[in-house]
Amino acid sequence: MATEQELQSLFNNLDRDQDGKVSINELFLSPGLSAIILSETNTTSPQELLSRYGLVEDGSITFEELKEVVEKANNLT
Ligand SMILES: [Ca+2]
Repeated sequence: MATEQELQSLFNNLDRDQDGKVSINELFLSPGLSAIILSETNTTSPQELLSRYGLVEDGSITFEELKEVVEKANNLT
């Protein structure tokens, strides 16, 4: 379970180039942080996270999208 603030701070740490999107490469660069995201979204790999939620086209996820996904997984407190 995470709060929106915790998610935001996780997201900012993952977004290394600070373009407002977390790409699949950025997920792979921070396995520890990715593991938290994956557990909050009930997925097991960055590929699954992106494919399950139809985000494969641009290969990245915005904070709004991430928040939606975590809400769908019922993990946002
Ligand atoms: Ca980025």
